[in-house]
Amino acid sequence: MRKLHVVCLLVLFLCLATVPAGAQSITSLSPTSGLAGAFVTITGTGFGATQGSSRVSFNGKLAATVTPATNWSATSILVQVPAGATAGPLIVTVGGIASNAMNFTVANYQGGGSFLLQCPTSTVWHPAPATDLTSRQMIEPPYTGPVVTNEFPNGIPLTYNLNGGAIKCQQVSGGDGFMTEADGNQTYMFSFGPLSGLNSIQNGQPGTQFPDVFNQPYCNGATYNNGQANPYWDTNAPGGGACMPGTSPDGGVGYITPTSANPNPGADASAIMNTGVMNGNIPAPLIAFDEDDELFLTLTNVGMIMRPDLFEQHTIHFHGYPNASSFYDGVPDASLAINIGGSFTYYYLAPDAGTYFWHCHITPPEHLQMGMVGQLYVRPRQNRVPDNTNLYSSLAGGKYGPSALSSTNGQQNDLRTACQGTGGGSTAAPSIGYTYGVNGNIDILCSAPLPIGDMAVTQPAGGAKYAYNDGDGSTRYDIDVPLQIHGFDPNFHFVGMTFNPEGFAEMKDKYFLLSGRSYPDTIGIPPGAMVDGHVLPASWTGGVTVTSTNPNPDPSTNAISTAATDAMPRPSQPLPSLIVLSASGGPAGTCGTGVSPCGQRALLRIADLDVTEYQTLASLGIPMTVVGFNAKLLRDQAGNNLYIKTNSITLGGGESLDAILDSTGVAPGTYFLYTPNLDHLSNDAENFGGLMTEVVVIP
Ligand SMILES: [Cu+2]
Repeated sequence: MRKLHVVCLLVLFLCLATVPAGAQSITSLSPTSGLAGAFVTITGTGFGATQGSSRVSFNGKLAATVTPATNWSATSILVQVPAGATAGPLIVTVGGIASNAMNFTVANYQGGGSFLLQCPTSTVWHPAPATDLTSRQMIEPPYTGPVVTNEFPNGIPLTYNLNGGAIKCQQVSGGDGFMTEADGNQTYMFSFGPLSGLNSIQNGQPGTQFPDVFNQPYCNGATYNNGQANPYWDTNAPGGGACMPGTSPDGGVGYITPTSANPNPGADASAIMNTGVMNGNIPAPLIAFDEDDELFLTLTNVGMIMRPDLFEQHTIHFHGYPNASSFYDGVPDASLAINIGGSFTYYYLAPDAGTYFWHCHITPPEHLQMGMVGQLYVRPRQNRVPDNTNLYSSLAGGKYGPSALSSTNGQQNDLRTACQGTGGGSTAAPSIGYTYGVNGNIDILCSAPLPIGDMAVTQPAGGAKYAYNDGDGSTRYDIDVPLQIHGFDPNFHFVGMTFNPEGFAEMKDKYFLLSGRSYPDTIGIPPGAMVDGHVLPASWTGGVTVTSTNPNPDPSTNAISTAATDAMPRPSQPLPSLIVLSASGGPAGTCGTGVSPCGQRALLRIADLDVTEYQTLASLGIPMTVVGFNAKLLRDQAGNNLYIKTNSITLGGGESLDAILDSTGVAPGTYFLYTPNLDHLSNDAENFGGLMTEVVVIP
């Protein structure tokens, strides 16, 4: 014990003798700011010849010195910015005494240069986003008719009608990638890929997210798509690692969480490139949002790595969409286009429900043929009408039927959504329909005319989905089936990859695709997976066989993956088109008086983006009811439904159509949705391929 005291005293004496208290002084730092892990040289005097027990701290956080034996001297120290450090005083502590402080700034990331993400949590139109009280997640508020609201942006009074809705965000890359044809041929594409909502898209769902999901960094495993490490993966978490709190598998890939020290961090360009390069999807990422929403859709051009000779711009064009601003229309001649290394956020309102589609508008025959084509739909506000409320009233206002809405609320009482001619609003109840003004003028641009009368249809408890604001429940359905018809010319794609001139005049499609896949990949879903709310039996053998060397479709996400030239497989074709309907699973009382049970209905949201061919799709055994064409309800101005019952539809490139398959009274079994153009049932050969999928009706 005595010896120990002597040693302690000796050490203390030596320290005090060689380094006078507080004698050390920092004169400069180089650099004076940096990321965690960055090297910093501290210059000054009196640090001591060796480190010993001396320490360097960044705003109280201790830093590890770099090889102290050679990098610690009386006048210079080399350290690394510790993880988790924040901006503040850098101090060298020698012998327990602190030096003078020098300020050091810590940034999370340097920011994304010309890449950006844009997803506000509130706008003038949506100043207070609706939130579910239980989950604390943003939600779509109910539609209770137009409500006059006063706002004072920048102190300026603004009065407007509020129909509810929410803010939604999504980000996509423009670049290139590969996909797999049904015969195994891997095909090169110019293409869009997801930069947000990745997990939803890989599972065949829309990638459109509320801001509280989008505004989180992406993490869904230890690596990005190209194998690079994801910094939000914590390898030390129990169970072999986990994504850090505050991240999301559906978050924005380049999103950086702001800190007090770094309130405007910009975008993480490396995360965007690690994800977006070679990540092409066919179809392009699925977009779906609701009427009255504001959509912030960011396109980031990551370049086409297989074609470094090309400096291709890309744009986003919402085809057939009611878009007021040419800036956001994506037609390059009339507005702007996005260069490689740049981002642009398109802004859309959603005035009219319907099935649309989107594509790049740069050299359309080429970029469409090469794969830059996506699905898009807008859900009607009728979906958000409160339970037990009369649907007709939600259109016409409460004065024309029993309603929980007030006597004035309804789409007809909002000038933006009303269907009445130029003669002005009628105050008398019309005898039929309501699309005539007082002078008899017909509103030919009306997107959802009133039905011929109040059918006394109310919103069922628990809600329902409709294709359009029909007012009579006639477009109700249970299952969304986005179906994109497309065709690839393999020669065009091959010369597009191999630096050869493309023969536009000889373009001829030979691979035919239903939502980016050909039969039997269209029904390629693993056994036991969930489809349309039904669990597939373990004996399900649809599609290609999943083996250890051929994981297509991906056993957990249903997405077909294709190895690109860097040998990393990416989920390139996320949309299976297998339809599963229960012949007794529909809501009671929705299939006509005296009929029971009611079957489930699938809404086929069909878009044709084929560049060279007309396409026909036929349904064997289950009639199709066509309720909409080119994103318009099939109804005349007097309110008569003009729906078509048919077993086949034909579309040209650039057309879309809504058809309902009703399984009421259909015997359980497997039915086919296929093209009767028999040369479109093969992929450039006698074998597999073509436009065909299956409709499985279960009891
Ligand atoms: Cu393009």
